[in-house]
Amino acid sequence: SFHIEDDRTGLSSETLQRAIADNLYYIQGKFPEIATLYDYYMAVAYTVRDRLLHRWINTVKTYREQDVKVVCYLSAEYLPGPHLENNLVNLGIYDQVQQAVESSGLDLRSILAQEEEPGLGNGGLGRLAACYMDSLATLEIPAIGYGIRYEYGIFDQEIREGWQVEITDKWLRLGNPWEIPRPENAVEVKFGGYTEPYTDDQGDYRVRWIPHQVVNGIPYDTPISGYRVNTTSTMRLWKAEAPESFDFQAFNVGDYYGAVDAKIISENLTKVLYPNDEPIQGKQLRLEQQYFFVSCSLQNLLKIHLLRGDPIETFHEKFVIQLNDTHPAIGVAELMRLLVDEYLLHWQKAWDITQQAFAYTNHTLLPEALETWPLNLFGSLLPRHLEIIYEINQRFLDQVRLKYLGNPDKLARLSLIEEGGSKRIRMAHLACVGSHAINGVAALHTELLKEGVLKDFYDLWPHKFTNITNGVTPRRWMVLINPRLTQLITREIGETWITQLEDFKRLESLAEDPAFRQEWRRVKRAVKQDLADYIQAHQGLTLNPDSIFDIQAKRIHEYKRQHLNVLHIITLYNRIKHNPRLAVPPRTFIFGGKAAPGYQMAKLIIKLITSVGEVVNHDPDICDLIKVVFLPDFNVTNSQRIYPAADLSEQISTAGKEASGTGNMKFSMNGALTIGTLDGANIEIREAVEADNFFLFGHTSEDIVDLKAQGYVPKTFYNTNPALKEAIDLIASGYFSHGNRALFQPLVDQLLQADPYCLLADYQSYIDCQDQVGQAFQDQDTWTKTAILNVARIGRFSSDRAIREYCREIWWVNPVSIHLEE
Ligand code: 26V
Repeated sequence: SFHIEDDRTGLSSETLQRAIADNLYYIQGKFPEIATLYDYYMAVAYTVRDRLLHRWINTVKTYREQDVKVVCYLSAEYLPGPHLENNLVNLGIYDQVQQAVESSGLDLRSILAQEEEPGLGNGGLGRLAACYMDSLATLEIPAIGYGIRYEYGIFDQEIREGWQVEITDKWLRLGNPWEIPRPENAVEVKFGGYTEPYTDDQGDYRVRWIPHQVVNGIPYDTPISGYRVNTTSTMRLWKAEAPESFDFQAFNVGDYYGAVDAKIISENLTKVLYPNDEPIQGKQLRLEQQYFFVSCSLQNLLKIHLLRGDPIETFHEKFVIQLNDTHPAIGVAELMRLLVDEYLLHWQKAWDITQQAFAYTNHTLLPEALETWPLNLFGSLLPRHLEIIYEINQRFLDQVRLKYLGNPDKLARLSLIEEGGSKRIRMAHLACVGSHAINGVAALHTELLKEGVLKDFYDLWPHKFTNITNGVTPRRWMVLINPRLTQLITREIGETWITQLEDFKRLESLAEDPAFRQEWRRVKRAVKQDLADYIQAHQGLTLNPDSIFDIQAKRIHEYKRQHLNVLHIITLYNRIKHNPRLAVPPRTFIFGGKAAPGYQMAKLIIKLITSVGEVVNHDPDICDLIKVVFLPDFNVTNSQRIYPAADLSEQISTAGKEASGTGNMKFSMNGALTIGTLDGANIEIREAVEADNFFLFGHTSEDIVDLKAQGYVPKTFYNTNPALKEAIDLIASGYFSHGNRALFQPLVDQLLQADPYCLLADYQSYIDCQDQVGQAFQDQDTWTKTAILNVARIGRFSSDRAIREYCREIWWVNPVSIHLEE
């Protein structure tokens, strides 16, 4: 029989070409002669979205009709990266769309390059949320990701005269074809005001909250496709708007300009993403953002639950809510408020539901990153929640008191309220008390949580604690970014690894095959050439693709120790200056990463990297043996060129500081070897790939604790290590700053006087290890063998494995397959 494809669902290149032309005309209002490349991007995006909508609607419909349990991921940040190419990969229509586009005389790569990525996160935590959304859909787990639709995401970074300059991220400027606003599902969120007790019709004591202000939350939905399955999940992001009623009558009678002011204030709520700056403590707008999106999301969940015809009492059987760090932890108090004040449940019943619904993931041990809110601020913004938190705390401490008779210190340490000076609410404590499960993001991190910041909770409830080591999606981080390696691997072991990454094990025996190694090397060389071409075009720097591509790409932070990497560069530089005939393998040091705008030391580290680059790159004595490149604007899009091109991945944080790291996994997956400390997931990566295939250096987290306990004096290392002294002195001398000794003085002083991240203590071990790297790279055949073994053994670090563990151990949810109605 003869089948005619529908223009909105058909997948043949002919149908796609027709659909693209149709969308160009009817959505962009353009015809080919006047269409810009961006118009074509929009036309292709809408064409792909049409194919997704079919699956999306069926997914939502299935979940609504069936009695399925749904995972609700609450995250203040998402970094999904550009959607178009990912959807082409997941739908399996890359080739067809490419053909359709080429038949119209266009080039798919340049169309893909038009997309502005949603930078709705700072780094690891937001990107993890995006990897998990991909795995949830691919594993066919019913899920909704809730978050904030920031109008301005993480700033764009430019480098001017070696310094970081922040540019506003106007990602919505040209429209966003991936989102669908749903104003009909708007919800109201209250702020401020006061509470008052009343007696209801049954004669029961109740409390009502009379707010000072109401803000509307408008949901914007983005489809998240799974890989070659029909399941298409929803990422629902909330935008704040002033309610209509706000304009005149109720609040600002006759005061037109006052009303417009109030409108602006409401809409400021979701204006901008906060960077991981120095303490966000006390930033009222940040707390407003958190409460806003959490309240919107929980109200939405309760509505969905009741619409399915289920009684309120079974909420926790149908939904599980994952708190991505403490940013949404206010949800514990908000769900209690909704259940007790609005749905009139008894406290104990509401508390059982709440505890069974929530689970909490901790993502950092850094004390300055633990969220606490001044009680006054909290109480003036959320008066009812403050009362609820007092009640939770009182009942909790009553229980604790029975267990720890006469131990007031214990009670003070566990309390949700930090006393002394000014009182503060401890959000991590609220999250722990309100959840049935608490997890860290790598084995070491979970152990440190249990013996450190959350020790008292671990002693109380050991059964609540689990480790779930992070993972990354092989769809974006391999298939999409590294088609060459994907093709080579798939030719040898088939394509099952794309959804079962442990199948990479089949590559192990190929590490012994010289022909395969040669092909592997050819692929790596081509990918490095791609990055070199990009850097040539954008920065006018010529790189040697046969040099070691030694890459550190991540947020700039002292604990991540980009400046330790710089000390190695300067050490190599000094060696060559002293001995111009020294045989050193050529190296290209590549850095990428943003510094928080208020974090002066991180900004100075960027200036140090670019300044050292200026000197080293142009010194004729160096004979191009060392190049230093700072790639501006490290984001998901730009990172996709970086991971595949690395020979060496720098994972050199002070042991005990990096909760997990996920870049470490992306580099390894793409065939880089790692130089790293025993920190975060590095430890587990090293175990998986085996010690011989990992360049280990530095003190352990226990060593670091001991070192500091004994009174760490960085100067001792400086005074007794001539190469270290020479490197630091060179920075201090103004050698890299046109004679300006003042420029890097804060950085030098910090290292010599305090060195809180123990660079000096790890310096020699790092240099020795880097010398081994240089040696090893000379033997290309062995290096390649090691790289293949790294890839073969990295399977465990797929986000699919991580999500399976969350499903089994924390969420108790099962897959649901989606069938398409014809
Ligand atoms: C927050 C702050 C706030 C104040 C000062 C400095 C600072 C530094 C870091 C942070 C991080 C907050 C949470 C976070 O993004 N953690 C990251 O989560 C990743 C996913 O689990 C994990 O791989 C990273 O190791 C961890 O840093």
